[in-house]
Amino acid sequence: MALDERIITRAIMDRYIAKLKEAIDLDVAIVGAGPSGLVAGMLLAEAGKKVALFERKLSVGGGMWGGGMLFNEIVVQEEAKTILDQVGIRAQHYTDGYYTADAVESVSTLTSRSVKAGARIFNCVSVEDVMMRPERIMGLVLNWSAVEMAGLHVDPLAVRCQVVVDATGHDTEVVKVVERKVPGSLSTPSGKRAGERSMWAEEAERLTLENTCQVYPGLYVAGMAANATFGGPRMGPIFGGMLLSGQKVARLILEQLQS
Ligand code: 48F
Repeated sequence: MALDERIITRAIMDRYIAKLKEAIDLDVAIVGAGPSGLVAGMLLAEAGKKVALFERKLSVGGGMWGGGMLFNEIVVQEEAKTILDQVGIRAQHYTDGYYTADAVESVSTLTSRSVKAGARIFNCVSVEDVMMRPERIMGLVLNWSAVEMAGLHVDPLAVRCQVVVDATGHDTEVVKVVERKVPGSLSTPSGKRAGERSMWAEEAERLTLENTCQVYPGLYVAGMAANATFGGPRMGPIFGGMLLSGQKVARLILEQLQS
């Protein structure tokens, strides 16, 4: 067939704009497409919710591609192995309840499952702010990551949603915005973001689940962002807590949306 560059250009623009328009009004907006965000997005989409993930980087997967120190294998403990099984990620038993999985298979499978379940993923898009109506978050303010990186003075666009998930990992970027704009308002003991503590895998994995919650009306935290918000330690390259946190936040949000 003869190829026409104008058709190729129009096809990309039309399809992308349609996808973005569909995301202007969401049930759930997830910031960050690392492991916790991807699991949450997949489960919420599977439950029929209109969900989008906004990811600053070109590639999704966050800190999971590199395993530990670029050795691209991840470790998952017994409690989270069922999630690998359900999703179709092949786990290998290592010893006493420790399993490993290929990091690339893990990210690509979770990503594929999320998109096929109906979650829309917008990569290269950064969340720079939230929309608030008195005392409730009800949307996100977005810009191209390229605009952010170049430091250009360009106004953003916005999408509305019922619920936001901060799954931005160590940076807790959405939580930081709320802390700046409504000081002392978070549901942490001090009302402030506590910051993460040093590495302690066992405690961190337990607390990641415990800290996965609604931290401000309309805003949930998941994954490492949950621990960095509540002062839990970091866990290093064990990923079960991330997967379980994504699962928990999806359950909490479904309960809220159905009530
Ligand atoms: O850091 P990340 O993988 O988050 P996670 O799901 O998993 C943490 C683990 O990877 C690992 C760990 C334990 O195993 O400690 O670090 O908690 O993924 C967070 C994603 O959020 C994106 C960022 O590029 C990354 O891919 N992100 C961060 N800030 C923004 C953002 C923002 N403002 N807008 C859009 N995306």
